[in-house]
Amino acid sequence: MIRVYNFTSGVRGLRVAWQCEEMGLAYEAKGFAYPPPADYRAKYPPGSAPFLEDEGGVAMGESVAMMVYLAQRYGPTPLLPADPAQMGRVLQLVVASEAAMGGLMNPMMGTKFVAPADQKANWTQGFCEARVNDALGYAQDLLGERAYFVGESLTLADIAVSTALGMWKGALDKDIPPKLAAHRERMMERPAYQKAKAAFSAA
Ligand SMILES: N[C@@H](CCC(=O)N[C@@H](CS)C(=O)NCC(=O)O)C(=O)O
Repeated sequence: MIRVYNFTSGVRGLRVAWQCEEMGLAYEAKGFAYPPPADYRAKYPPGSAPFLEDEGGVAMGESVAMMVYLAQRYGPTPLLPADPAQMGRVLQLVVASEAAMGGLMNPMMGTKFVAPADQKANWTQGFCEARVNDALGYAQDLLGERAYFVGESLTLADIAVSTALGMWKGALDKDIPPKLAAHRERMMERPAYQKAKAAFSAA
């Protein structure tokens, strides 16, 4: 059985649960409040969330790696197209959702919520914000006027990027470029997204 551990309001675990819902995979949502309890740290010493366990000794702590793992193990799935150009674009955006977006938002969130008052306007904050804006601008250009980032249906790219925007707007209160904002609204209306969100709230 797939088990997804996540903060009850955590965005990155939602990527994985949402994907399970879209693929019709059974999973157990294990939600907990921040800070993570000791038994979670025993499983995953860095203490960040999400964390995934699956049959066969699978234990992983990076959300976008979990997405590719699930698509590979339980696919084939249209969420990760086989066409090389489409697959390449999906993987580019999935990795970018952490490497060029979420990963740069973490220091911004730390600065906003934890840093001492005299360090809230530091140089790194502006650097991260500018780089995320570059990545969002590029993602918006790739989306253009289409409903999905790649092809004519949902892929991992839509799930990964739209959830990163949850941190950008929800935690950091930053503006989302308009076409990405409209895409995110459409994504949040999907029944699979709603079910995944409810799974952690109820956990
Ligand atoms: N690159 C990791 C980032 C994980 C991460 O930073 N998760 C956040 C919650 S969404 C977290 O655990 N923050 C609290 C902490 O690091 O102590 C991933 O994509 O899973």
